[in-house]
Amino acid sequence: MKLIGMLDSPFVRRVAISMRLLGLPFEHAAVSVFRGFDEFQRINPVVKAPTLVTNDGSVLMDSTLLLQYAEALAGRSLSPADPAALVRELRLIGLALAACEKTAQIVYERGLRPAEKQHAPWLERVSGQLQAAYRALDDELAAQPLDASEGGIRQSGITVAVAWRFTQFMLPELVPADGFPHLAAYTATVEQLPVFRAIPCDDSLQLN
Ligand SMILES: N[C@@H](CCC(=O)N[C@@H](CS)C(=O)NCC(=O)O)C(=O)O
Repeated sequence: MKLIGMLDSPFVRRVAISMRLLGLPFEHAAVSVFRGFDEFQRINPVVKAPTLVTNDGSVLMDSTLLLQYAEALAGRSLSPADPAALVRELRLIGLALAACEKTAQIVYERGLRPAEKQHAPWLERVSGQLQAAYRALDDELAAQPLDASEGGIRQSGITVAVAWRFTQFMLPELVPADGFPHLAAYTATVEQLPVFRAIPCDDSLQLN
């Protein structure tokens, strides 16, 4: 299997970390959807990161769908089966994915659109949505801590930590860490786990 995409994408990183925790071997190709557009297009004409090329040559996209396939291959899940635990798990993952999406929208608006064409009300709206997602996540973690161990971390923990790290990397001024102490502390702990260190938020270290 081959996972395509840069690890500064939280969507790529959550899949890479999860596949490693599930014990699934894969190759990683750090191809950028921007700088490597043509190369990416040859693999997946839709140019979405992450893309997974399966062993039979199928081309899959969307991190949540890739994880669904990975868990089927591994024969186990990184999420709980019990409905009451699952509902919290899914709420946390949904909030974290919304935060990733809102961060990316702001990065794209600022980075791709000429300054005179940037739409301040849109940036304000998306920034508010981003802050609302992280506020809700911080409250959730304050109410009930998440497992931060390599053996016990769930998909919610992986996605929350990856999301927070991504936004801190890209837009630290919009969500100052001291305003979200539970998220900051949880992510700081999780980023020290061997699997997170092996798959960092940039591509300075290559996956094997
Ligand atoms: N919902 C998707 C979001 C993936 C996504 O938006 N990835 C970005 C990279 S961070 C991308 O492919 N951007 C290029 C584009 O959409 O044209 C997922 O979970 O995989």
